[in-house]
Amino acid sequence: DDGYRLWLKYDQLPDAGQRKVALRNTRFIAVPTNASATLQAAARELQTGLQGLLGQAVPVGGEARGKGGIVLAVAPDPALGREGYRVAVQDGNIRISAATDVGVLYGSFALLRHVQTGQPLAGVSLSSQPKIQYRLLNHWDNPNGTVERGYAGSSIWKWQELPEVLDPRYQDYARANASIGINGAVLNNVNASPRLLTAEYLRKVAALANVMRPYGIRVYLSVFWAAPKVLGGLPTADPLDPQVQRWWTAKINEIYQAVPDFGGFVVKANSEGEPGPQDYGRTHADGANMLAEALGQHDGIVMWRAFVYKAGPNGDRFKQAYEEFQPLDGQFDPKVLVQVKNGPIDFQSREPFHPLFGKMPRTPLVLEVQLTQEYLGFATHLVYLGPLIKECLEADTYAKGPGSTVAKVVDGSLEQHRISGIAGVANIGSDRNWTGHPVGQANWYAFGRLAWDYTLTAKAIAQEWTQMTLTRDPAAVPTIVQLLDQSRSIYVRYTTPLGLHHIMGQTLHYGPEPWLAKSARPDWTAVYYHRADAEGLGFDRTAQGSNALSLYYPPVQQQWGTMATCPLNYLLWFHHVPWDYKLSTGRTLWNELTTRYYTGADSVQWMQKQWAQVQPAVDPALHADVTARLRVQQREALWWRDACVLYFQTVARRPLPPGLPPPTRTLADIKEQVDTYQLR
Ligand code: BDP
Repeated sequence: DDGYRLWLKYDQLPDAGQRKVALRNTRFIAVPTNASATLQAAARELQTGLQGLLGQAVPVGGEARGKGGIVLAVAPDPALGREGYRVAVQDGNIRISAATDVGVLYGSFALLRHVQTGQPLAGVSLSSQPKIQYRLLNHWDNPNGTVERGYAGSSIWKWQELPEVLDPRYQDYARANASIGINGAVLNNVNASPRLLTAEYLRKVAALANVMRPYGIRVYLSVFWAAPKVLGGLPTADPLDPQVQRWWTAKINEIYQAVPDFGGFVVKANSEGEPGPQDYGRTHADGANMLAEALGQHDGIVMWRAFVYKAGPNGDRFKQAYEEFQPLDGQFDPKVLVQVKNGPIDFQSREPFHPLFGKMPRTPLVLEVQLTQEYLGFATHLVYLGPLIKECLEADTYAKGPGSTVAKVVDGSLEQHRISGIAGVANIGSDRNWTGHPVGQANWYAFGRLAWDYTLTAKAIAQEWTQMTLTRDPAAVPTIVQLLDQSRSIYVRYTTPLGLHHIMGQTLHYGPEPWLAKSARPDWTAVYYHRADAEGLGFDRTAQGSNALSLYYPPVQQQWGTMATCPLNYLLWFHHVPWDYKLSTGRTLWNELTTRYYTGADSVQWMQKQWAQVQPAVDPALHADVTARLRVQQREALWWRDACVLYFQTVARRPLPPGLPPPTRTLADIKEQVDTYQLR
């Protein structure tokens, strides 16, 4: 199994009895004769899927031929919204109905998932509708084929060959996304090339949009703010300049000519050196609103990213986005959403939720999570991100009292917003199995499922994915699910326990470099974040320190505000804790920290054992691949452990707690290894 089929494998159900019953309920697939491309795609998927699962061809026809078949029906149903579906037995047939064609497609995938995960067809009854409206993948793909922070080969978009050559992978990409309810793809990197906006590239974009349209996926572009200068020859990109406004209006009309259902834009402006409206003394709102206005009557949106930071030597990067964006609440055009990363720094293995959630009530906020594992071991370490995404969605902002979760901010329900969105930075590349690490597929899958329905548990999603992708073996499934479910907290333990953050290798964001003290900016170093000194460890963000805690609502401040009440997972995010401070575990900070590094690294051995156990139940090539990657993970967990324990020991000057064997190498050995990574 080369992993190409993802979770849409449709391998035959092992239980003959189950197949027989299912076949009695799937005698035909009825779809109207003049059906749209979307309904045809639904019927085709059901046909392929059921034939694979049940081992027998199922005919597709225009009308129901009696009973015992599947009927696709578009019918108004206010309870389901635009994209919701219902699957129910009616007049002896399984009826998949929705208010729109794409709803029927989603219902068809839901039925296939039902069969694929071994559930009975008799009396089937499913119904669901998405909680969040815009469910997008953000590709950080460049026109030259590279992918920013991509670890699964090069870009899947072969710009050179488009629009003539349509790689079959594009359609399979669309199928996979539709199967989990993703309805938009931002095709290019947020550090955007202006090239995508040229007439030549818009033809290529249109070709991709044509492939994705039947699957309910709209395409979006990241835009380079200074495009009017670079492409239009204008002297300025000032959003308040009428020439600039005219340029964007014309460009947007040109885009919609090529792609009538174009979704809109993502903008990274005045961030990490990208140009933006502040270059002209304007605000983020000025910039976003100008684009929104230029969209005019077109049905598109602007997702303006809040990932900005300029903190000086004494500032706190944690606060920067909040300080720039919070005061703009209420100033944005209704077509604008502000896109906020899950945490205040940058996709660390664990972050407290971003303080902007709940603090911009008049602005719809898109939650941005990162599926590509930039800070979580690339495509080498096995880290299932379901729990990370859930942790953020379930976090309580207390904006309107208890229960004001990030999820309710994001789905718009807390403030009754008309539009809502969530974005996952894609981990997909040209690798045959799409994501490099076979388990990376689970992160793509979990993102889509949670974007559709964040009340699903990370474990339930892991189980679905495992059954559809890896094995149906009843003993192996729970073993794998447990492995996936624990993997993220294990990664946190051997890399950044107790709320440490941003102590990774500087250039690649890979491996440990906690001693890093010099960089182009202080907030790119490690010492800026961990602040280790003779007294203790951690970033004091209380009122005595940077006071970033004050950005949260009072109940959050109270909980995180003292060393005694702050959950250990966030402790060093908010406190400079003395080395000998006694934690709730009964250990001192130093002893707890080192113990976690050791148990974290040991847990990778546990992961290896779990995986070894399921060997008979999993495809041999795939099993061997994950086994080999786990070996690297084991070696690198020790690398992290030794680097951090030895380095922090130079500052803490305390012995390891009894029972922990000291590393057999020196800090100098490890630094040399890290330096190797910096060589060209
Ligand atoms: C950081 C990445 C950088 C991205 C940036 C962003 O290191 O490559 O361009 O985020 O999100 O995580 O804009």
